[in-house]
Amino acid sequence: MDNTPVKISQSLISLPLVHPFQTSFGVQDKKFAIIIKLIDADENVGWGETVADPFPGYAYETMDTTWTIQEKYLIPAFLKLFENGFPTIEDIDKAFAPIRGHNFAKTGIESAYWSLKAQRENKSVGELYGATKTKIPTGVSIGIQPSLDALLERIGKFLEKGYQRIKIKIKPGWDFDVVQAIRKEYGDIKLMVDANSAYSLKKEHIDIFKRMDRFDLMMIEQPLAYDDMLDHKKLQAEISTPICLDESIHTVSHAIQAIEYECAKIINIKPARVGGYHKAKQIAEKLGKDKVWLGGMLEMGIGRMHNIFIQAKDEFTIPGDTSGSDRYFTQDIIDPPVKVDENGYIEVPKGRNLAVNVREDVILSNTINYQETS
Ligand code: OSB
Ligand code: MG
Repeated sequence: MDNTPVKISQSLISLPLVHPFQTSFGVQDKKFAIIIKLIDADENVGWGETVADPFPGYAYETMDTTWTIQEKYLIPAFLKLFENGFPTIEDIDKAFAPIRGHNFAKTGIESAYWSLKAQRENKSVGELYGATKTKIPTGVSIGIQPSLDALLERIGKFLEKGYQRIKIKIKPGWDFDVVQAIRKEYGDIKLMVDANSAYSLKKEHIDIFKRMDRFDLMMIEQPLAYDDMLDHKKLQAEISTPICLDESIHTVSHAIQAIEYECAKIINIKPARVGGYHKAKQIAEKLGKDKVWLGGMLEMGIGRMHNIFIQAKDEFTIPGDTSGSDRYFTQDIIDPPVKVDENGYIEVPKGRNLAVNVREDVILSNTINYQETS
Protein backbone atom coordinates (compact mmCIF):
# COMPACT_ATOMS: atom_id res chain seq x y z
CA MET A 1 0.00 0.00 0.00
CA ASP A 2 1.36 3.36 -1.04
CA ASN A 3 0.76 5.69 1.87
CA THR A 4 1.89 8.91 0.26
CA PRO A 5 -0.80 11.58 -0.02
CA VAL A 6 -1.15 12.48 -3.62
CA LYS A 7 -2.83 15.79 -3.18
CA ILE A 8 -3.57 18.65 -0.80
CA SER A 9 -5.90 21.47 -1.75
CA GLN A 10 -7.04 24.69 -0.16
CA SER A 11 -10.38 26.34 -0.95
CA LEU A 12 -11.15 29.83 0.29
CA ILE A 13 -14.87 29.98 0.89
CA SER A 14 -17.32 32.43 2.42
CA LEU A 15 -20.76 31.98 3.96
CA PRO A 16 -23.14 34.73 5.09
CA LEU A 17 -23.71 34.91 8.87
CA VAL A 18 -27.38 34.77 9.94
CA HIS A 19 -26.69 37.62 12.39
CA PRO A 20 -23.83 40.16 12.21
CA PHE A 21 -21.18 39.57 14.88
CA GLN A 22 -19.91 42.73 16.57
CA THR A 23 -16.98 42.89 19.00
CA SER A 24 -14.93 45.74 20.42
CA PHE A 25 -12.67 45.41 17.34
CA GLY A 26 -15.20 45.30 14.53
CA VAL A 27 -18.27 43.79 12.91
CA GLN A 28 -18.55 40.77 10.59
CA ASP A 29 -21.52 39.78 8.44
CA LYS A 30 -19.72 37.05 6.50
CA LYS A 31 -17.48 34.23 7.64
CA PHE A 32 -14.47 33.19 5.59
CA ALA A 33 -12.55 29.93 5.95
CA ILE A 34 -9.94 27.98 4.03
CA ILE A 35 -10.99 24.36 3.72
CA ILE A 36 -8.05 21.96 3.55
CA LYS A 37 -8.58 18.64 1.76
CA LEU A 38 -5.93 15.96 1.99
CA ILE A 39 -6.18 12.83 -0.19
CA ASP A 40 -3.83 9.86 0.06
CA ALA A 41 -3.01 7.32 -2.63
CA ASP A 42 -5.84 5.06 -1.43
CA GLU A 43 -8.34 7.91 -1.78
CA ASN A 44 -8.70 8.38 1.96
CA VAL A 45 -9.73 11.97 2.66
CA GLY A 46 -8.86 14.26 5.57
CA TRP A 47 -10.57 17.61 6.18
CA GLY A 48 -9.22 20.67 7.95
CA GLU A 49 -10.30 24.29 8.33
CA THR A 50 -8.20 27.46 8.65
CA VAL A 51 -10.27 30.03 10.52
CA ALA A 52 -8.49 33.37 10.01
CA ASP A 53 -10.61 36.43 9.22
CA PRO A 54 -10.24 39.03 6.43
CA PHE A 55 -8.99 41.73 8.82
CA PRO A 56 -6.06 41.43 11.30
CA GLY A 57 -8.14 42.70 14.26
CA TYR A 58 -8.39 39.65 16.52
CA ALA A 59 -5.10 38.11 15.38
CA TYR A 60 -2.33 39.24 13.05
CA GLU A 61 -3.10 36.36 10.70
CA THR A 62 -5.71 36.85 7.98
CA MET A 63 -7.18 34.67 5.27
CA ASP A 64 -4.57 36.11 2.89
CA THR A 65 -1.55 35.48 5.14
CA THR A 66 -2.71 31.96 6.04
CA TRP A 67 -3.27 31.15 2.36
CA THR A 68 0.26 32.29 1.46
CA ILE A 69 2.03 30.72 4.44
CA GLN A 70 0.25 27.44 3.76
CA GLU A 71 1.01 27.43 0.04
CA LYS A 72 4.63 28.60 0.25
CA TYR A 73 5.94 27.02 3.44
CA LEU A 74 3.66 24.69 5.37
CA ILE A 75 2.31 22.55 2.55
CA PRO A 76 5.75 21.86 1.00
CA ALA A 77 7.22 21.04 4.44
CA PHE A 78 4.22 18.85 5.25
CA LEU A 79 4.21 16.92 1.95
CA LYS A 80 7.93 16.28 2.21
CA LEU A 81 7.35 14.30 5.41
CA PHE A 82 5.33 11.70 3.52
CA GLU A 83 8.40 10.68 1.54
CA ASN A 84 9.33 8.68 4.64
CA GLY A 85 5.87 7.22 5.25
CA PHE A 86 2.92 8.51 7.23
CA PRO A 87 4.24 11.16 9.65
CA THR A 88 3.67 11.42 13.39
CA ILE A 89 2.52 14.62 15.08
CA GLU A 90 6.07 15.02 16.40
CA ASP A 91 7.38 14.96 12.80
CA ILE A 92 4.87 17.67 11.90
CA ASP A 93 5.75 19.82 14.93
CA LYS A 94 9.40 19.55 13.99
CA ALA A 95 8.77 20.44 10.35
CA PHE A 96 6.59 23.45 11.28
CA ALA A 97 8.76 24.79 14.12
CA PRO A 98 11.22 26.70 11.87
CA ILE A 99 8.26 28.65 10.46
CA ARG A 100 7.75 31.16 13.23
CA GLY A 101 4.24 31.94 14.45
CA HIS A 102 1.36 31.60 11.97
CA ASN A 103 -0.56 29.27 14.26
CA PHE A 104 -3.86 29.62 12.40
CA ALA A 105 -2.23 28.39 9.18
CA LYS A 106 -0.51 25.50 11.00
CA THR A 107 -3.79 24.45 12.59
CA GLY A 108 -5.59 24.28 9.25
CA ILE A 109 -3.07 21.73 7.95
CA GLU A 110 -2.76 19.90 11.27
CA SER A 111 -6.53 19.43 11.58
CA ALA A 112 -6.65 17.87 8.08
CA TYR A 113 -3.82 15.55 9.16
CA TRP A 114 -5.81 14.25 12.15
CA SER A 115 -8.86 13.73 9.98
CA LEU A 116 -6.85 11.75 7.39
CA LYS A 117 -5.20 9.70 10.12
CA ALA A 118 -8.60 8.87 11.61
CA GLN A 119 -9.97 7.85 8.20
CA ARG A 120 -6.98 5.57 7.51
CA GLU A 121 -7.13 3.95 10.95
CA ASN A 122 -10.93 3.61 10.85
CA LYS A 123 -11.24 5.73 13.99
CA SER A 124 -13.11 8.86 14.94
CA VAL A 125 -11.09 12.08 15.23
CA GLY A 126 -12.27 12.08 18.85
CA GLU A 127 -10.35 8.87 19.57
CA LEU A 128 -7.16 10.57 18.39
CA TYR A 129 -7.84 13.61 20.59
CA GLY A 130 -8.47 11.42 23.66
CA ALA A 131 -12.22 12.00 23.81
CA THR A 132 -14.24 10.08 26.38
CA LYS A 133 -17.52 11.97 26.76
CA THR A 134 -20.69 11.34 24.76
CA LYS A 135 -21.93 14.95 24.97
CA ILE A 136 -20.41 18.35 25.66
CA PRO A 137 -21.90 21.32 27.56
CA THR A 138 -22.14 24.46 25.53
CA GLY A 139 -22.85 28.16 25.53
CA VAL A 140 -23.19 31.04 23.10
CA SER A 141 -21.11 34.17 22.48
CA ILE A 142 -23.34 37.15 21.72
CA GLY A 143 -21.92 40.21 20.00
CA ILE A 144 -22.58 43.84 20.86
CA GLN A 145 -26.19 44.65 19.86
CA PRO A 146 -27.75 47.90 18.58
CA SER A 147 -29.70 48.33 21.85
CA LEU A 148 -30.04 46.86 25.33
CA ASP A 149 -33.54 45.61 24.50
CA ALA A 150 -32.22 43.82 21.44
CA LEU A 151 -29.54 42.17 23.56
CA LEU A 152 -31.98 41.08 26.28
CA GLU A 153 -34.30 39.61 23.69
CA ARG A 154 -31.45 37.75 22.03
CA ILE A 155 -30.25 36.32 25.36
CA GLY A 156 -33.82 35.17 26.08
CA LYS A 157 -33.95 33.34 22.78
CA PHE A 158 -30.73 31.42 23.43
CA LEU A 159 -31.76 30.57 27.01
CA GLU A 160 -35.04 29.19 25.67
CA LYS A 161 -33.09 27.03 23.25
CA GLY A 162 -31.22 25.54 26.21
CA TYR A 163 -27.76 27.12 25.97
CA GLN A 164 -26.08 26.62 29.35
CA ARG A 165 -24.01 29.79 29.45
CA ILE A 166 -24.25 33.28 27.97
CA LYS A 167 -21.15 35.25 27.02
CA ILE A 168 -21.58 38.85 25.95
CA LYS A 169 -19.08 41.13 24.31
CA ILE A 170 -18.33 44.34 26.22
CA LYS A 171 -16.49 47.59 25.52
CA PRO A 172 -16.28 50.92 27.41
CA GLY A 173 -19.82 52.31 27.51
CA TRP A 174 -21.37 48.84 27.00
CA ASP A 175 -20.46 47.06 30.21
CA PHE A 176 -21.65 47.61 33.81
CA ASP A 177 -25.20 48.77 33.04
CA VAL A 178 -25.64 46.05 30.45
CA VAL A 179 -24.58 43.28 32.85
CA GLN A 180 -26.77 44.77 35.58
CA ALA A 181 -29.79 44.69 33.25
CA ILE A 182 -29.08 41.06 32.33
CA ARG A 183 -28.86 40.01 35.99
CA LYS A 184 -32.13 41.87 36.69
CA GLU A 185 -33.95 40.20 33.79
CA TYR A 186 -32.52 36.67 33.92
CA GLY A 187 -31.29 36.18 37.51
CA ASP A 188 -28.33 33.94 38.25
CA ILE A 189 -27.76 32.41 34.81
CA LYS A 190 -24.21 31.34 33.96
CA LEU A 191 -22.90 34.63 32.59
CA MET A 192 -19.53 35.98 31.47
CA VAL A 193 -18.13 38.90 29.47
CA ASP A 194 -15.44 39.21 26.79
CA ALA A 195 -13.75 42.59 26.27
CA ASN A 196 -11.38 41.64 23.42
CA SER A 197 -8.71 43.95 24.91
CA ALA A 198 -10.89 47.09 24.99
CA TYR A 199 -9.71 48.26 28.44
CA SER A 200 -6.53 49.44 30.15
CA LEU A 201 -5.23 49.82 33.70
CA LYS A 202 -6.44 53.41 34.02
CA LYS A 203 -8.35 54.04 37.22
CA GLU A 204 -11.80 54.41 35.67
CA HIS A 205 -11.43 51.05 33.95
CA ILE A 206 -10.17 49.26 37.07
CA ASP A 207 -13.15 50.75 38.89
CA ILE A 208 -15.59 49.30 36.37
CA PHE A 209 -14.14 45.80 36.90
CA LYS A 210 -14.15 46.21 40.69
CA ARG A 211 -17.82 47.20 40.57
CA MET A 212 -18.58 44.24 38.33
CA ASP A 213 -17.37 41.83 41.03
CA ARG A 214 -20.88 42.05 42.55
CA PHE A 215 -22.40 40.30 39.50
CA ASP A 216 -20.75 36.96 40.20
CA LEU A 217 -19.61 36.53 36.60
CA MET A 218 -17.99 33.21 35.71
CA MET A 219 -15.05 35.18 34.29
CA ILE A 220 -13.96 38.29 32.41
CA GLU A 221 -12.28 37.35 29.14
CA GLN A 222 -9.27 39.31 27.85
CA PRO A 223 -9.95 42.73 29.39
CA LEU A 224 -6.50 44.18 28.57
CA ALA A 225 -3.95 44.26 25.77
CA TYR A 226 -3.32 41.12 23.72
CA ASP A 227 0.41 41.22 24.47
CA ASP A 228 0.38 42.18 28.12
CA MET A 229 0.30 39.39 30.68
CA LEU A 230 1.68 41.53 33.53
CA ASP A 231 -1.12 44.08 33.38
CA HIS A 232 -3.59 41.22 33.63
CA LYS A 233 -1.75 40.02 36.73
CA LYS A 234 -2.15 43.48 38.27
CA LEU A 235 -5.85 43.59 37.46
CA GLN A 236 -6.43 40.05 38.74
CA ALA A 237 -4.90 41.07 42.08
CA GLU A 238 -7.53 43.83 42.38
CA ILE A 239 -10.69 41.88 41.56
CA SER A 240 -12.32 38.64 42.67
CA THR A 241 -13.91 37.73 39.31
CA PRO A 242 -11.57 35.29 37.51
CA ILE A 243 -9.75 36.68 34.50
CA CYS A 244 -9.69 34.41 31.44
CA LEU A 245 -7.04 34.96 28.78
CA ASP A 246 -7.78 34.55 25.08
CA GLU A 247 -5.73 36.79 22.75
CA SER A 248 -2.62 36.67 25.03
CA ILE A 249 -2.11 32.90 24.77
CA HIS A 250 -0.23 31.60 21.72
CA THR A 251 1.70 28.61 23.05
CA VAL A 252 1.43 25.78 25.55
CA SER A 253 3.94 27.54 27.80
CA HIS A 254 2.07 30.86 27.69
CA ALA A 255 -0.98 29.03 29.04
CA ILE A 256 0.98 27.41 31.85
CA GLN A 257 2.87 30.61 32.73
CA ALA A 258 -0.31 32.71 32.77
CA ILE A 259 -1.82 30.41 35.41
CA GLU A 260 1.41 29.90 37.37
CA TYR A 261 2.12 33.64 37.58
CA GLU A 262 -1.54 34.44 38.38
CA CYS A 263 -2.13 36.61 35.32
CA ALA A 264 -5.40 34.70 34.91
CA LYS A 265 -7.33 31.87 36.52
CA ILE A 266 -8.78 30.42 33.33
CA ILE A 267 -7.58 29.93 29.75
CA ASN A 268 -9.76 30.10 26.65
CA ILE A 269 -8.18 27.45 24.43
CA LYS A 270 -8.56 28.14 20.72
CA PRO A 271 -6.70 25.46 18.77
CA ALA A 272 -5.97 27.90 15.91
CA ARG A 273 -4.41 30.42 18.26
CA VAL A 274 -2.17 27.93 20.08
CA GLY A 275 -0.96 26.11 16.95
CA GLY A 276 -3.22 23.09 16.66
CA TYR A 277 -5.33 20.42 18.30
CA HIS A 278 -2.33 18.56 19.69
CA LYS A 279 -1.23 21.71 21.52
CA ALA A 280 -4.81 22.36 22.65
CA LYS A 281 -4.87 18.82 24.05
CA GLN A 282 -1.58 19.40 25.90
CA ILE A 283 -2.85 22.62 27.50
CA ALA A 284 -6.06 20.93 28.62
CA GLU A 285 -4.18 17.97 30.08
CA LYS A 286 -1.58 20.12 31.84
CA LEU A 287 -4.01 22.63 33.37
CA GLY A 288 -7.00 20.34 33.93
CA LYS A 289 -10.66 20.90 34.78
CA ASP A 290 -11.97 24.33 35.79
CA LYS A 291 -8.98 26.11 34.26
CA VAL A 292 -9.72 25.60 30.57
CA TRP A 293 -12.58 25.75 28.11
CA LEU A 294 -12.80 25.85 24.35
CA GLY A 295 -13.38 29.12 22.51
CA GLY A 296 -14.51 29.53 18.93
CA MET A 297 -13.86 31.52 15.76
CA LEU A 298 -17.35 31.19 14.24
CA GLU A 299 -16.09 27.99 12.60
CA MET A 300 -17.82 26.30 9.72
CA GLY A 301 -18.79 22.65 10.13
CA ILE A 302 -15.36 21.08 9.67
CA GLY A 303 -13.64 23.25 12.29
CA ARG A 304 -16.73 22.92 14.46
CA MET A 305 -16.54 19.11 14.41
CA HIS A 306 -12.84 19.17 15.35
CA ASN A 307 -13.82 21.51 18.21
CA ILE A 308 -16.54 19.14 19.39
CA PHE A 309 -14.18 16.15 19.40
CA ILE A 310 -11.51 17.93 21.45
CA GLN A 311 -14.15 19.09 23.96
CA ALA A 312 -15.19 15.48 24.46
CA LYS A 313 -12.06 15.21 26.61
CA ASP A 314 -12.68 15.08 30.37
CA GLU A 315 -11.05 18.43 31.09
CA PHE A 316 -13.75 20.43 29.29
CA THR A 317 -16.42 20.88 31.96
CA ILE A 318 -16.93 24.65 31.51
CA PRO A 319 -19.42 25.22 28.64
CA GLY A 320 -17.60 26.35 25.49
CA ASP A 321 -18.36 28.78 22.65
CA THR A 322 -19.31 25.98 20.23
CA SER A 323 -22.91 26.74 19.31
CA GLY A 324 -25.27 25.00 16.87
CA SER A 325 -24.69 25.50 13.12
CA ASP A 326 -27.99 27.45 12.87
CA ARG A 327 -26.65 30.17 15.19
CA TYR A 328 -24.15 31.05 12.46
CA PHE A 329 -25.28 29.79 9.03
CA THR A 330 -28.46 28.88 7.17
CA GLN A 331 -26.50 26.17 5.33
CA ASP A 332 -23.42 24.62 6.95
CA ILE A 333 -20.80 22.63 5.02
CA ILE A 334 -21.54 19.40 6.92
CA ASP A 335 -24.53 17.12 7.10
CA PRO A 336 -26.11 16.75 9.56
CA PRO A 337 -25.38 20.24 10.93
CA VAL A 338 -24.40 20.67 14.60
CA LYS A 339 -27.41 20.75 16.94
CA VAL A 340 -27.68 21.83 20.58
CA ASP A 341 -30.29 19.96 22.63
CA GLU A 342 -32.79 21.58 25.02
CA ASN A 343 -30.38 21.07 27.94
CA GLY A 344 -27.54 22.85 26.20
CA TYR A 345 -25.50 19.81 25.19
CA ILE A 346 -24.05 18.81 21.84
CA GLU A 347 -23.97 15.09 21.26
CA VAL A 348 -20.55 13.79 20.22
CA PRO A 349 -21.31 11.72 17.12
CA LYS A 350 -19.92 8.21 16.80
CA GLY A 351 -18.38 7.12 13.55
CA ARG A 352 -15.32 7.22 11.38
CA ASN A 353 -13.28 10.40 10.88
CA LEU A 354 -15.46 13.50 11.51
CA ALA A 355 -18.59 11.28 11.76
CA VAL A 356 -20.55 13.62 9.46
CA ASN A 357 -20.73 14.10 5.70
CA VAL A 358 -18.85 17.02 4.21
CA ARG A 359 -21.05 18.88 1.73
CA GLU A 360 -18.56 19.31 -1.10
CA ASP A 361 -21.32 20.82 -3.24
CA VAL A 362 -21.80 23.64 -0.70
CA ILE A 363 -18.04 24.17 -0.49
CA LEU A 364 -17.76 24.30 -4.29
CA SER A 365 -20.63 26.73 -4.78
CA ASN A 366 -19.11 29.13 -2.23
CA THR A 367 -15.48 28.87 -3.35
CA ILE A 368 -13.64 32.14 -4.04
CA ASN A 369 -10.14 30.78 -4.60
CA TYR A 370 -8.67 27.30 -5.07
CA GLN A 371 -5.16 25.88 -5.13
CA GLU A 372 -3.75 22.35 -5.08
CA THR A 373 -0.33 20.81 -4.64
CA SER A 374 0.70 17.23 -5.36
O1 OSB B 1 -12.95 36.70 21.33
O2 OSB B 1 -13.72 34.76 21.59
C1 OSB B 1 -13.53 35.73 20.87
C2 OSB B 1 -15.24 35.15 17.50
C3 OSB B 1 -14.30 35.67 16.64
C4 OSB B 1 -13.15 36.23 17.15
C5 OSB B 1 -12.95 36.27 18.54
C6 OSB B 1 -13.89 35.74 19.40
C7 OSB B 1 -15.08 35.20 18.88
C8 OSB B 1 -16.18 34.70 19.70
C9 OSB B 1 -17.18 33.80 19.02
O3 OSB B 1 -16.38 35.05 20.83
C10 OSB B 1 -17.14 32.39 19.43
C11 OSB B 1 -17.94 31.50 18.50
O4 OSB B 1 -19.17 31.51 18.56
O5 OSB B 1 -17.32 30.80 17.69
MG1 MG C 1 -12.41 36.11 23.32
